[in-house]
Amino acid sequence: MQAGPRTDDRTGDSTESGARRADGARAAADSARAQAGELGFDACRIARADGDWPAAERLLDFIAAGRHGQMQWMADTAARRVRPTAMWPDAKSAIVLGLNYGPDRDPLEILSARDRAAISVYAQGADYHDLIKKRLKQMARAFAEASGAQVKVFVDTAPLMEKPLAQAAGLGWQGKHTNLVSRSHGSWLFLGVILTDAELAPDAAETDHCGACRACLDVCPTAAFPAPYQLDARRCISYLTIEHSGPIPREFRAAMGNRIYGCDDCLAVCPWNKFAQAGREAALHPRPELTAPLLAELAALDDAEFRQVFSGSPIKRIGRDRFVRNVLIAIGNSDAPDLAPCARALLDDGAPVVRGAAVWALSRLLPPGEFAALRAANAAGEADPDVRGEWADAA
Ligand code: B12
Ligand code: SF4
Ligand code: SF4
Repeated sequence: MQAGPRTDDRTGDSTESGARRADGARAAADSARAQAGELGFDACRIARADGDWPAAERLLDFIAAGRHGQMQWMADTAARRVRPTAMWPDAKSAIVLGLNYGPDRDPLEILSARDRAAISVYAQGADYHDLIKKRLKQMARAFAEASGAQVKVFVDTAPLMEKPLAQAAGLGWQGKHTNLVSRSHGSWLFLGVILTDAELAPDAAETDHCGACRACLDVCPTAAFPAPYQLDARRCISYLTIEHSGPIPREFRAAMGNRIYGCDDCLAVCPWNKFAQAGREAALHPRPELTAPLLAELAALDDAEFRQVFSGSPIKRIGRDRFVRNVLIAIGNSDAPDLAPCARALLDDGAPVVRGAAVWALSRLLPPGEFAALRAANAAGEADPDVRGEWADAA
């Protein structure tokens, strides 16, 4: 009789190798946690990637209601984004990392300096995507080598819902403003994820500690929360200043104040920030020239200067025209007639979105007679329909 492997032998082998792999994965997870600390992460916890997932239905409702606005990539990738295993069917566990970027001052103070720009805390330093991705890759490589498991890394841009995974791992809970709130770090954690096909022991999920508080809902300048725990991105200043192309809808312009890139209001008022510490990561510390830049200087940037100033910054990605559009809205909100010449100089800018915002800013800063004279001199020669609309609406 040919001595082929007996079924029970094979089972024995695979059980043994399965056990070896599980031991390897456990040891690799422990060393990932240790490495996370060495790499400067402030939190590292594990969740099942294939567990219960109420977020799927909520994402689909969000998209069906059109709350993603122009972020068409959310709808286009919904089938994969909807749950981690839809994107990677073999995913079993998620190692979720948090990096504290807590500010060392009140981020809302700048809102009263109307001739200066408010840039959200996350964008005042280096681009967190680059920094976190590099470290995730380093961790993932070591984990894969030690465990023999497959890995994939994520920070922000891939079709993976990071906040519900972070809550499942116990890094914090999704507060009423929809962001993750941590009992140790408040609102100020960037998230990154390593998905793996290894079975790792999950940590306990975090529960909701918002209670009766509604500070974040009440502070929102544009009433972007249709209900607690739900955001209509189309109304959110972060979306309007970063993701939305074309003219900013008129109804939100005054409420934007001097916020020219992102918004921190709902994050900053959260009472759980009382436990937060300033971030330790030097690269994410604010560049001094971005904490309170003068609107007049930002409005004057041409394309080359914009690229140079924002090299290595997340702001670079929106491009000069959208950026100057935002600056002009802030100029229109400045109550500072001495900024009118900055807007006037942009009336013949090459980008219609800039010209249109310049018209709006001037309509707010100039005396009616002076604005009417400017319109008489410029409106008829305007070729772009949106900009012609701005002249007409300002009338
Ligand atoms: C799209 C996006 C945006 C959009 C939409 C934001 C949003 N809340 O959906 C815009 C451009 C507005 C945005 C803004 C900001 N973003 Co953003 N964004 C994302 C991105 C790419 C996807 C988020 C997503 O899936 N949204 C879809 C909605 C449906 O999902 P959700 O927010 O999880 O919604 C949940 C709740 O609505 C809840 N829910 C719905 N109904 C109900 C009902 C009940 C009863 C309950 C309990 C819950 C509930 O369930 C949903 C599913 O979990 C993530 C990165 C990623 N890949 O995950 C970063 C991310 C969320 N952004 C981040 C940051 C930092 C910001 C800003 C603070 C930046 C700034 N300063 O301007 C603001 C915050 C604005 C805000 N209040 O949310 C961080 C948040 C980190 C953290 N600690 O939470 C992330 C995780 C990026 C990262 N890797 O660090 N962002
Ligand atoms: S980021 Fe600003 S505009 Fe957006 S929801 Fe929060 S407070 Fe409202
Ligand atoms: S401000 Fe209040 S309601 Fe909003 S996330 Fe923080 S604790 Fe929750």
